[in-house]
Amino acid sequence: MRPHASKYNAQMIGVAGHLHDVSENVNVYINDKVICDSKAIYGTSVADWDSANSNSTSAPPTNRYTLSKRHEDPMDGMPHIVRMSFCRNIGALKQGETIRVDANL
Ligand SMILES: [Cu+2]
Repeated sequence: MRPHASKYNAQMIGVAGHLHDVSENVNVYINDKVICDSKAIYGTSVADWDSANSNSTSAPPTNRYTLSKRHEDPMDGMPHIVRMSFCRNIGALKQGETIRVDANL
């Protein structure tokens, strides 16, 4: 992704990536410095998915569903992403600073 210059002075409260199976992580950068390494967490069952998403401290409630929404069938015995790790309280993003993301597949 091309760097995007922030139009605002802001506080970044939380960041997490969104990946599909076989992916490893999403890095989020401010001015080319990694400020969040959001990792894909894999499981092999509905129970893994439920336990990975039952912890209310893993992400703010309003984001839990969309960040962890199940895309693949967890019943086929193969590992699937059940959650993305979440970065909190990142701090200031100043107007003009650039933000970008990349991913490792
Ligand atoms: Cu998706």
